Amino acid sequence: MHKKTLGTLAILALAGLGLAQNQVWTMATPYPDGNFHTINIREFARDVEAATQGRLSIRVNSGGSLLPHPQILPGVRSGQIQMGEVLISLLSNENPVFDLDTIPFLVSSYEEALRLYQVSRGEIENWLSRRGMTLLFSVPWPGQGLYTRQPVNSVADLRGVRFRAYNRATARIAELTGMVPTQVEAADIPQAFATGIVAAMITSPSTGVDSQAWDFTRYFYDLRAWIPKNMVFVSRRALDSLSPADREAVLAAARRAEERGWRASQQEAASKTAILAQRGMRVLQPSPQLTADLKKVGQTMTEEWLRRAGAVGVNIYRAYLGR
Ligand code: PCA
Repeated sequence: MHKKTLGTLAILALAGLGLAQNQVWTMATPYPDGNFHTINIREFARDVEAATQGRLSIRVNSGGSLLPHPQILPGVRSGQIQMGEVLISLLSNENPVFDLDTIPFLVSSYEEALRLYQVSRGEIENWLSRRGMTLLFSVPWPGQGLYTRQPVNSVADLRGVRFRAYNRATARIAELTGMVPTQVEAADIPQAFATGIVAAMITSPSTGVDSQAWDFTRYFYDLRAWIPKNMVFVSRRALDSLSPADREAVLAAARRAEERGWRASQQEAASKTAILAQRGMRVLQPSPQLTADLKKVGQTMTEEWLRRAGAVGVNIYRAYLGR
């Protein structure tokens, strides 16, 4: 009897410290299972589970199945779920810094994309932190290219085309080139093309393959016009409820996931472009005229961005340029 009471007390004490219970975090991403971001996140989840010896597991809900993209960050913020992934630039109305990685031709390589990330990471972290969330890691998509049904030699060929946008910047590109933008989530691309809501898009080879772009477009122009990033973040309350050792294990796994993700993204750029070609798409370099036209759009958008960026944004932009 005495022994049993002691045992019960010990269990209660452990439970009180939060040590006896295993935790499960619910995580939501808008992107599908086969996508390299999701594969990387699942590996992060396995890594965390192993490192915490099962004290923390993460349930990944892909493809917008749990929450639609715009609801993921509010869901983590309110504590409805513990962890989420979003396209950073989806939040560009909240903070101009979230827009920087979708300005055409501001960065033209992964090296530059990494530099842009390094100078803007602090502001992204602060923004999340002020809302009770912690940045875990951020991984870029491969460079963005143009998918069309007809050949395109200059921006004039795009006039009047119905264009799939995925954030503020892509909608603005459409406006500046005389196209007609409609916001469509990645998961809804095939349907939007099938029903004629859109007839062209700019996105990565990865999303092109995810959505089987060869079913509804014929040309892929490998613009590499910008390198947008996703971010994976967690509710600070959830993170703080872990023991210090487990919290450090999560953050260490996040650092590994970030490195892995940047490598995977660069491999994707080549391997998924090859799949587009294998599936019969014409994979082409943009004509000098098309590039020049889009660079002009990029200049206009940079000027517009600087006007609404505020001091913090302008400083980040200057730090990126190195002045
Ligand atoms: N894929 C996502 C965002 C950028 C990308 O390459 C999309 O098209 O929605």
